[in-house]
Order: sequence, then structure tokens, then C-alpha cells
Amino acid sequence: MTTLFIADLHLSAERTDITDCFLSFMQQEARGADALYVLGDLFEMWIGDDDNSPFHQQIKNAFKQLTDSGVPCFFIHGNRDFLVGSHFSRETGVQLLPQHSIIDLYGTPTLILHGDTLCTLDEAYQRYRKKVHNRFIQWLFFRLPLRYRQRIGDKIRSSSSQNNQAKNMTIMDVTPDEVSKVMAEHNVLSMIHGHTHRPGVHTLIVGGKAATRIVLGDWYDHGSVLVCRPEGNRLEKRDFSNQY
Ligand code: OKV
Ligand code: MN
Repeated sequence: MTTLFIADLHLSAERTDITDCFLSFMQQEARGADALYVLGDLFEMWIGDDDNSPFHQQIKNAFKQLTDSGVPCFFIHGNRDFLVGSHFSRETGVQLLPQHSIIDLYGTPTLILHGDTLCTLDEAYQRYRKKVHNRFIQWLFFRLPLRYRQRIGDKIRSSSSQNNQAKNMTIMDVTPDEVSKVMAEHNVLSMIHGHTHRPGVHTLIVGGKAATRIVLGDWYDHGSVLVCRPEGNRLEKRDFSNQY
């Protein structure tokens, strides 16, 4: 009885070390799970389901094999791969879940989300998010040929990495008041998210009761997996080499 959670792999064709670790994880560890949840930023960038590079094919095959073997896989969009769509879902058997989803984790109602919506102090990002999530703007974007979308993505990425170096660390973390508010609204005492790249288990009080927030780690210099079992949860690391 094991449910696995991962997020913030930022997979790209350039980082073969991350991809190799992820593919081993999919072929071995994930095969024995009750379910796999990917809480966003699986990909470094995603400009449409029609991007069929060998790299993307490799990742999609890994999901297809896992879902075919009977392991249910779920995906929540991150801030980088929010354009992953129904075509990807059909190709892989991965089920797309809403931004904020509540699951029953061995008896504990748990709110799962990517986490970018909790970073309310980063107003520039929230404004950008509102624009690129707008359905009409997305409709226009999808009318562009793949190569143009690629170029726009590259432009936005290079300007954003300069931007983020100037932002201070506090505004790039979650807003504590927003966390309690969202948990209270969804009437849960347990939350799992990624996005901040600050893995950890936090306790807080929601409506006078003890609550838990688990933050998943990124896959920049090692893999990071939340292993949930009826008897408890563990945040674990996976080495990029020699792990499997
Ligand atoms: C994703 C982020 C790049 C952060 C653009 C409309 C518009 C979608 C898009 C383009 C960019 C996703 C889809 C990418 C996330 C970055 C840089 C920083 C902080 C439009 C709809 F407006 F141009 F028409 N995008 N890509 N960033 O390259 O994957 O989240 S992306
Ligand atoms: Mn993110």
C-alpha cells in the first residue's frame, strides 16, 4: 500500500540525468504503487501536445507503460506545463485533475495542488499567470505554428530567469495566511504541494486544529519522492546515478 507524489522535475532533453532517474523510477518503483500523482512542473516547458520530439515520446511511453500495467496516474498542471492537455492525457492514460483537488489518502482527506496559487505576494507572477491562463489568449497561442510557440516560450523563459534573480526569497515562498485560508475553504487538515523547491513537512493550525502541509522537493540535483503509506508519509531522495 503505497501512493507516490512527485513534482518539479522540470524534465528537458538537455538534462539526461534527470530523465534517466525519472525513467528508472517509472519502470521500477512506480510499478508497485497504488497510484502516482504528479503535482506539476513535470516538464521545464510545454507549448502544446503536438510537440512530438523523441524526448517527449520517451516520457509519454513511460506513462503509457505504467498506466497499462494498472497503476493509476494523475497530473495537476504546474506553472510551466499548464498547457498539457487532453491529447497528452489520451496518449498516456494519465488523468488530468483540477488545480485544487481533494483525494482520500488512506483515510485522510488531502488537498493536492501545484502551489503557485499560494504565492500571492509575487504579484508580477500572478498577473502573468492570469494572462496565460486566459482561454482566449490560449486559443490565440494555439493558432500559432509550433515553431513560433517555441520561440515565444524561449523569450519568456530568458526574461523570467533574469526577473526571478531580482525577487527576494520571501515573495517566492507561499503566503502563510493563504495556506490556512485555502485549507479552511476546502475543509482539510492535510495539504501536499510543490513549486517552491523547499521540501519539508510543516505543521500549522487551521480552524483551531493541527494541520499538516507537505512540500515536495525538486529534481535539480537528485530525485525527490513523497512515499505515502497508511502508517505514515516519508519524503525521500533518489540519486541520479547508481540508485537502481
Ligand atoms: C512556462 C514559464 C515559460 C514561469 C504564452 C499564451 C502568450 C501560453 C504561453 C508560453 C511560455 C508556456 C506557454 C513557460 C512558464 C516560462 C517562463 C517563466 C515563471 C502565451 C499561452 F501570451 F504568449 F500568448 N506560454 N510557455 N515561467 O515556455 O512552457 O512560470 S513555456
Ligand atoms: Mn512551479
